[in-house]
Amino acid sequence: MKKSAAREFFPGIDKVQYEGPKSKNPLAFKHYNPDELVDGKTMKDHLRFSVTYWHTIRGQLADMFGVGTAIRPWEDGTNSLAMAETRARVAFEFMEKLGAPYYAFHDRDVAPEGRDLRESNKNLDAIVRVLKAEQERTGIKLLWGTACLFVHPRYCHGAATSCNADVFAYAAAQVKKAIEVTHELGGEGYVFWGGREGYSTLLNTDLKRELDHLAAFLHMAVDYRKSVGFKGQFYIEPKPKEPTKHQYDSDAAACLNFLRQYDLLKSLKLNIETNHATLAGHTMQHELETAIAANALGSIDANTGDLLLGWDTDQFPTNLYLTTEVMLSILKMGGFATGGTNFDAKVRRESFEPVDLFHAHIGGMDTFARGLKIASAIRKDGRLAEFVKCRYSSWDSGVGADIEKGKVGFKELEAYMLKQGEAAANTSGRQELLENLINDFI
Ligand code: XLS
Ligand code: NI
Ligand code: NI
Repeated sequence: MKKSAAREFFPGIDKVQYEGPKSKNPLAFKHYNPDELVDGKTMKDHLRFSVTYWHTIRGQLADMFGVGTAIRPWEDGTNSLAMAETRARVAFEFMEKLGAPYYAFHDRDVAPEGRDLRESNKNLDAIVRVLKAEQERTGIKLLWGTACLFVHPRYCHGAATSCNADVFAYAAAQVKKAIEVTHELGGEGYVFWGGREGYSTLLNTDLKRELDHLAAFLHMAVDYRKSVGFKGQFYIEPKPKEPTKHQYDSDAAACLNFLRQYDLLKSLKLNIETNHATLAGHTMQHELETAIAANALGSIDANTGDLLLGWDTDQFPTNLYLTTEVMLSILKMGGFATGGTNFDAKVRRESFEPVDLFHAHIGGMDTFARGLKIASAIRKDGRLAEFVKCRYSSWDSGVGADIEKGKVGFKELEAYMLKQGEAAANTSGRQELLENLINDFI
């Protein structure tokens, strides 16, 4: 592949700087100050921001009623290998100017699908060489890789859960390659999102058989990853519906149950996405806390949905209550290990200029930076945690401690209550007081 001339794709936009909350510059950070310490760790290391290739670089801003509106002057109207190389340069210029330390991609986002698997793999290898050179030039790293198992018509019935065994085999080959290139690029993780692993009607579906196949597929992936020495974390990303009516990875609890049932819980953690939580009828905080309770929270796809729209709108997060709640959970967990804050988000169809990509990411990063600072202040203040601790204090001694230690059963508890006659009085849950407390920090 020929060396590209040093072409600039975002002329007039300099490296985004931290200018502080008083700045009126739309292309500056007001709150995200990468090197600033929060609880002894830089904001950069706390948040580990990641740009998604599929939205930011490949998103055309089409919807089901209209074609793409995105103006991307570097696009030549083809999906050639040369175009793919140009896009890689675009991606890295964007991330460098933004100051994003990580990115994430699907195999087919970065390189075009070929006429057959062999050609697709060759295309991927060619672009991986470019990505690797760009990573080395900039120091930007791969948060996670994944395989696109949902765009091509072969995957219309699913991939690992397809009724067609050949499609399972094709998907296995594709994931094998995607793990290899993720490994080659030093990726810190690999995501499985069940793009079409679900059903549209149970009339034609053997649910048990499909779940068995999905588990077999993941076990093969775990075995393969060990055989090539890929140390990155595997994640599964819950989503209840879209494109199918029901996705098997419907929410955090369903994923945990599936992983446990098929003995995969030690090999995969969860990648939780805000908009998917909304679609599942949960809050992001619910999904995070459910994953954390099972010691299985790995990473987050940072976005937000529209509560009035029933699909995955993938908007950039701008709500301080949301990011505060997220960061309270992440800090409580002790921070990200391999995971990060991946902007699985796209600009609106009406925001079609390249500069809108900067506004969107800057806003998301600032909102998370504020969430981090607010969450850290709430923790330092201590009243919220203290309240929760006190709320459960009846479990710290007496009968509560005996129950937790497994020292008593129904017989002993009956004897205890016959003696007491009535349970000790309840105390108020103080929801409104706590809501006011959070507001004091925001
Ligand atoms: C789609 C998912 C997808 C995954 C990666 O809704 O969020 O983008 O994050 O396959
Ligand atoms: Ni996602
Ligand atoms: Ni999504």
